[in-house]
Amino acid sequence: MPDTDTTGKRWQDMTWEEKREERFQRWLNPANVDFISPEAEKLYKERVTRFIKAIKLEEPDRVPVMLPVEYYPAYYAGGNLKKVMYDYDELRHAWLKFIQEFEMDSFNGASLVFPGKVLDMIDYKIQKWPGHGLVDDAPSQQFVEGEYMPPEEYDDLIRDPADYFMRYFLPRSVGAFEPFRKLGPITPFVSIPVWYVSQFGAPDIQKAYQTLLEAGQEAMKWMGVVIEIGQEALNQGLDLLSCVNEGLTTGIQKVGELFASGEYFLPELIIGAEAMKKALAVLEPAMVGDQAREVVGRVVLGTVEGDMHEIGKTLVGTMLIANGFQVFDIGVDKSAGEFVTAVRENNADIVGASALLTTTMLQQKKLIETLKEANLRDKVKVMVGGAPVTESFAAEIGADGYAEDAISAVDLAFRLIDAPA
Ligand code: B1M
Repeated sequence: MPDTDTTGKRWQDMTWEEKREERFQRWLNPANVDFISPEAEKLYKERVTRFIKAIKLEEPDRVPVMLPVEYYPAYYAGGNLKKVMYDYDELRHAWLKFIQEFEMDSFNGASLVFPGKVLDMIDYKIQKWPGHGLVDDAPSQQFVEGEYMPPEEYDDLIRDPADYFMRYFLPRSVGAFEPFRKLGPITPFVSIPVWYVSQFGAPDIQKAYQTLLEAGQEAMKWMGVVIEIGQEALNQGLDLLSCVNEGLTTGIQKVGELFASGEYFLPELIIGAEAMKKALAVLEPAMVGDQAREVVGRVVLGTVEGDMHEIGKTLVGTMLIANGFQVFDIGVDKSAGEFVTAVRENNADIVGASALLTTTMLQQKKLIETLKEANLRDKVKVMVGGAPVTESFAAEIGADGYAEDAISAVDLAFRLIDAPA
């Protein structure tokens, strides 16, 4: 920290509360950040305020989100850990894509993706990694079991930790340091250092230093990219909907594809859906925003009989609420009769039916027939959607409209009730 605070008070004269407040202020107003837009700056301040409130044990607007993503951005971008460890352009691309497409309040940066080239150059021995003892798409590094510090050396470590690391531990665990074993200890040395310096004339010691110089240069290249990614994360603002559409939805669709091709089984499908539901539960309050406004229309929403898929339907409901509709979400596996009862009880303007299975799509048709039988068809507009449903199917069964996704569902709902969006 600098010597003085923003009000000119000296750091050493401040109480711990003042120091903490000063740190918060600097966090809120970071130096050297060129926000890409006023919106990004606003988002940044909102996020930092969220953390500050949590730290102060005050109530934030919502729980701050930190995603412990580890190496997932590499795979999300279509690559693998080896690619991002060895190719800094790939690392930059994957992490920036992740920052742009996921909504987080805080970002861990890319510094845990260690540079493969540097590790190769110094011959790091304690771990294996993809491209160095492990297959290319191994999801993580692997510890190499070994006794790197035998018990009889503990006293040496305690007596002189720097000497121990330089002459014992590093030569054992990093090939490039191997020749340092024969260096004399530096701690007892006094007076003119000629004898000590003469050790560095030995060819193997010189070679070791040459390797470290080159590895250091390579590490600087990597660090430049890591810093650039961190800076970009600071400069950027993210919007929630693109996080859901390009992030979560793309992810769950991939799960669906893997399930269809037989690579994933039901447990993976369930885990994927649970992850998406949990993520949506976090994002939803922020997407819904301020609800204290006039109701534009009333919508009864549900998933049809025989169908348990709820995520898309819930997302549609969230977006409708966010746009001023009052939504009566009746849940999943609802019969045509249950939809009709809800329409009547809630005097709905629109009834929305979601179907995700080709086998349950026909329940949407049944709903329309049941509404007719109940003499409600003229009083309520019918909107249908879900992955297998199409515009032509909607027209064929006599629905008033079809929407492909949650955003078009909102547009459609406004059109159906003849209200301006
Ligand atoms: Co199931 N499932 N599933 N599943 N599941 C699909 C739909 C499937 C395509 C996967 C596949 O094989 N590729 C396949 C259907 C094949 C078919 O019918 N042709 C399938 C199957 C076969 C099954 C089971 C039969 C599996 C089994 O048991 N052997 C079983 C059926 C259970 C049942 O319903 N009776 C089943 C079960 C499940 C889980 C329970 C494990 C889970 C759902 C968990 C839950 O919802 N709580 C699940 C999931 C997650 C999927 C996939 C992977 C993802 C669905 C999803 O949530 N998408 C799905 C594959 C896929 O769709 N690619 C699949 C994300 C969501 C945001 O998108 O739901 O499309 P979506 O909603 C979008 C739009 O469609 C639209 O807006 C939403 C937002 O953009 N929209 C509307 C949706 N409803 C709308 C309503 C509107 C307007 C727009 O107006 C009213």
